[in-house]
Amino acid sequence: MLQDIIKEKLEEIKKLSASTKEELEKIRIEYLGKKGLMNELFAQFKGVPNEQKKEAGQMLNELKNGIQTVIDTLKEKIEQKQEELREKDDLTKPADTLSLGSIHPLTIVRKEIIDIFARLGYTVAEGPEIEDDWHVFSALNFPPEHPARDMQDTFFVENREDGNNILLRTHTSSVQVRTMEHTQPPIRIIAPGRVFRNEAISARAHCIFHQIEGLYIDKGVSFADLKQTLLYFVKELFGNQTKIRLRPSYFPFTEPSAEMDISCTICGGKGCNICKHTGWLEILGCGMVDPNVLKASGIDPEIYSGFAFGMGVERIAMLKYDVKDLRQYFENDVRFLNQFAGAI
Ligand code: 2NM
Repeated sequence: MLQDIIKEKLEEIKKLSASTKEELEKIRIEYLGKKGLMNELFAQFKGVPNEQKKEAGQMLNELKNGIQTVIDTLKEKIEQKQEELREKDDLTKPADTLSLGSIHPLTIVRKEIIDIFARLGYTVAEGPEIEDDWHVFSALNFPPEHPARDMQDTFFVENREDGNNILLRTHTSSVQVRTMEHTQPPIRIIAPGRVFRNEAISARAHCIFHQIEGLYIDKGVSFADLKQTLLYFVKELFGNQTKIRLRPSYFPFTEPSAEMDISCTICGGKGCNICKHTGWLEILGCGMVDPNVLKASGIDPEIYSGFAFGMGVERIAMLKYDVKDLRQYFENDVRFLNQFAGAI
């Protein structure tokens, strides 16, 4: 009976599969071609008794539509697969974009400072972040009761019986001491690195920050050499119009000591909010290395003299990039970091 054949074929078409257009075309011809199944069944339909014609006719239509649907679905699948292959092999397609990130502002400023001093013959020196009391305090002429040696200011790692406690360095001067211990002058080094102080975190202070210190020791090094070196440095970093001013100060490791201001990078010295209407911005401390410090590291202060200076990288980057809150350096918020993309 025609209806039985149709039922069988309705099941058969559900299992059809084709992975190429050629295979699919064969299926189409087999079912819908001139000499195909449908035409043959339509021919048989003529012989179906009248009372069965309605049912058989409906079933025939169902089969015809079913075949068409199967063919359409298979065609779509084949085309999709071909498109995927084509995309994979398309050498003219633009490459996937690579997200490169950006250089951290502290890294940019550190590099600029190192490059400037490199032009004056300074080389970079590095040393451990975990230090001992001798290299951070004693060799640098800190008296035994100096407040910086207090728990309040310094992170201690280990207390030693001989008093040479292990601690996190509070400045990179310890690197200069180590260099002086194993090198005879002339010495021209800068020491960049992380330093640690036990301070409450705020917009202006952090317990971890970055310092760059410099040291120049030779025969006959004078305060005039210090002043001209620093003037060259700030003109290179902030522009040729920048002026400097030295104010007397105090550090245990230098004598005399000074604090250096630069003319305000925003208003040029006229007075604005950034310089608090003084026209000046403090950027570093400096001085002539105390003879006691030279002696402690094995350098004869009767023969040699030298100058040293130190600055905070965060502070300089704040002035250069108008960063208002120091905590932004450490939060790694990409909206902050992205602003420095392409800066070097
Ligand atoms: C500063 C200010 C003044 C300094 C001194 C030394 C050493 F080791 F030679 F004695 N290194 N750095 C120094 C001097 C650091 O930072 C504000």
